[in-house]
Amino acid sequence: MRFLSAINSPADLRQLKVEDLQGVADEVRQFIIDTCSRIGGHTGASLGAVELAVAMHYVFDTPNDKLVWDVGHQAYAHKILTGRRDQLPTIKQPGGLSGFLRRDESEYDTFGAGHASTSISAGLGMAIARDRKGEDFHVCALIGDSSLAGGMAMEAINQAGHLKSRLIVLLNDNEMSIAPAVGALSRYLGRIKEAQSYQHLKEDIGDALESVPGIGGSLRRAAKSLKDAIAAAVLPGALVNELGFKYIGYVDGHNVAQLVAALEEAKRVDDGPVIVHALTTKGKGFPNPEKNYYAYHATGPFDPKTGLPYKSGKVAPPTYTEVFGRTLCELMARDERIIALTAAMPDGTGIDKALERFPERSFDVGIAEQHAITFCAGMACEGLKPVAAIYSTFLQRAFDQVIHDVCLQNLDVTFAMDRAGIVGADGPTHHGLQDIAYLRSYPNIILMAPKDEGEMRDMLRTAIEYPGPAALRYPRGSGFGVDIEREPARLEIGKAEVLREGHDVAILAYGEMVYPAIEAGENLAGEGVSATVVNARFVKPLDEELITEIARSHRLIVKAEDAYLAGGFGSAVLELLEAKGLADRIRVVRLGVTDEIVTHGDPKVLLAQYGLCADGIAAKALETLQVMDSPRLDSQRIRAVK
Ligand SMILES: Cc1ncc(C[n+]2csc(CCOP(=O)(O)OP(=O)(O)O)c2C)c(N)n1
Repeated sequence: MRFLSAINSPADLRQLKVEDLQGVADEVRQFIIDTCSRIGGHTGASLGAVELAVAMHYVFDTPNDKLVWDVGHQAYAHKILTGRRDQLPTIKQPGGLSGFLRRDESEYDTFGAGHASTSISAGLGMAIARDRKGEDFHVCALIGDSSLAGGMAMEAINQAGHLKSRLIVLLNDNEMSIAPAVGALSRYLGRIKEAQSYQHLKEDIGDALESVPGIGGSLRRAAKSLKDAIAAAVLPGALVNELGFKYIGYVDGHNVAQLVAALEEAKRVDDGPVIVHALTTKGKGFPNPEKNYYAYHATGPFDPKTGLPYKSGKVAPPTYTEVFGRTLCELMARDERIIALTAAMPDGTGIDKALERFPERSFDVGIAEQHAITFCAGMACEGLKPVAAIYSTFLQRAFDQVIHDVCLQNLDVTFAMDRAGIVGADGPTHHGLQDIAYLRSYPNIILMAPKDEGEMRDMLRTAIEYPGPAALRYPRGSGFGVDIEREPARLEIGKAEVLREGHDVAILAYGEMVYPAIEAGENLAGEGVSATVVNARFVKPLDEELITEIARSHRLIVKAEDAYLAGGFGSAVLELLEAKGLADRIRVVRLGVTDEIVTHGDPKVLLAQYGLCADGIAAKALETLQVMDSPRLDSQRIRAVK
C-alpha cells in the first residue's frame, strides 16, 4: 500500500497532491475487497462510494467541516480514511466496528445512521446551528438516489431551499437502491443525465467565448447567465431551480479529480444550498462484473478473484422470508383482492416472488414506508387486501400512518414484519425490538408471532382473512424445517396453544421464544418442576381465558419475548391480571430485553444475555421458585435491594 499505510487521518490525506488521490482510491477499493471477501459486508454499496469518500475528506476540513452520511452502509472508505483502517476487518463482527455510523465510534461520524433519508435533515440542522452560533464550517450531506426519494429527504429539501442556509448535498446516483431504483424521481435523474451532451456543449461554448481576444471574459459572463437560463429550461429543473438549490453536475463519481473540482465549486456557493450530482456504479471494481450487480449491495464472504460466494456446505431449512414470499403467492393466486407491497426491499422481504408472478398487483414503492402504509389504507378503503411486508425496524418510520390511517379507520391491511427481534450484525438501528409495544398500544389491530415457519403460513392466512388491521412478526434467518406443504390453517383469533401441561410454573412464550420454552419445560421436568408451556400466538388479543385459568392454577408465570420489556407481551399479561383482579394471586417474572441499546452481535448470544434461551428460562423459573419457597431469603433479598 503505497499511500494507505501512511493515511491515519484525513489530515494525512490532505497532504497529498490531487494527482495522487486516484491511487489512494484504488488502494482503498482493494482494501475493501480484501476485507469483505473474508467477512462479507456492504461490499457493493461501499465500493461505489470510494472516490466520493476520498474527495470529500480531501476537500473538506473534517472533522471541523461536517460530513453527514445517509444510511451509512456505504461508508467503509470513510471508516478507512478516518483512522479505522486496521479495525475494518472487525466490521459488523461481535465487539467490532458498527456496519453503519455511530457518533460514539468516531468524531468523524457526525450523525448516527442506519435508516435511510435522514442526512439532509440532519445536515440542515447542523448548518442552521452553525449560522446561529456565528461559526464557519461546511456541511456536506451524502445521499443515494433512492434515499433522496424518501419522504424525509424531500421534506428537508423543501425547507433547505426556503431557508437558504449554506448546505452541500452530494448525490451518489448509481440508479440503484438495494434493487433497481424505482419511481418518478429516478426517471427525473435519468433525464438530467440525458442532458449530458447539452452540458458539454455549454462548456465548449464557454471556452470558445473566453478565447475571443479582449472581450472574452465579459462574453463568458454574459453567456453564463444565458447558460443558467437555458439550464433552467433544458434540465428538468424542479429540484434544481424551483426548490432553491444550485446544481453542479453531473460528474463522474469515480474520477477523484472531477469530484474535487466539483466540491470546491460547491464550497464557493455562499448563498444557499447546492447539490453536486455524482454518477457512480454500485459494486465498482467488484471481481466478476458480469454477475448480476444487484447482488453486490451487500455480500457474504466471496472469492476475491472470481467474486463468487463461498458455499457454506450446510443445507439450511428455508428462511422465514422465503416461506413468506411463497405463501403470499399461494394466497394471491386464490384471491385477486390481495396486493403485495414492499418499500425498497423486494428480495429482503420475499415480495420479489409476488413482483415476478403478479406484477399488476405488486408494488415496490421505494424507500417510502410512510407512503406505503397510507397507500395500503387507500386501497383497503376500496376493498382491496394489501399486505405490506416491511422490516420491523423500518415500520417504525410509519408509526403514525399505521395508527392514524389504518388502525383508527379499522382498515383491512396486513403488516408482515420481517427481521423482528434481535437481527444480529446490523445492530441497534436494525433490531426489531419495539414492534410489540408500539402496535399493541392502539385499538383495532391484532398482533401475532409464529413459533415456526409453518405457523407463519397459518398466521399470514389468518391476518389476510381478518377484516381489519393485522400484524405478524417473524425473525431473520432460517425456520425449523417444519412441514410447509400443508394447507395454511385459519387460526382462531386470540387463542393460544398449550404445548405442555403442568401445575407449578407456566411458561408463556411468544414467537421465537416458543421452542426454547418447550426445551425449558423439559429441563424443568428433569428438576422435578412441573411446567405448563404455552405458545401465546397472539399478544393482541391475549387468550384471556387461558391466562386467567393459569393464574388460578399455577404459582408462577415465566414469560419470554424477544423484544423490549417495556410495553411488550409481558406488560400485556400483567395488565390482564390486574384487570381481572388476579395480580396478587400469581407471581409473574418477565424475560425480555431491558431498557438499553442492544449492540450488534450473534443473536443467540445477545438473547442469552437476557435469559432468552432454554437454559435462561429454566434457570429463571427455578431461581424464582426457590425464592418463593424461602420467604426469609426473599425478604433478605428485598432488604439488600433496598
Ligand atoms: C427507512 C429505511 N428503509 C429501508 C432501508 C434499507 N436500505 C438500506 S440501504 C438501501 C438502499 C439505499 O439506496 P441508495 O440511497 O440509492 O444508496 P446506495 O445503496 O445505492 O448507495 C435500503 C433500501 C433503510 N436503511 N432505511
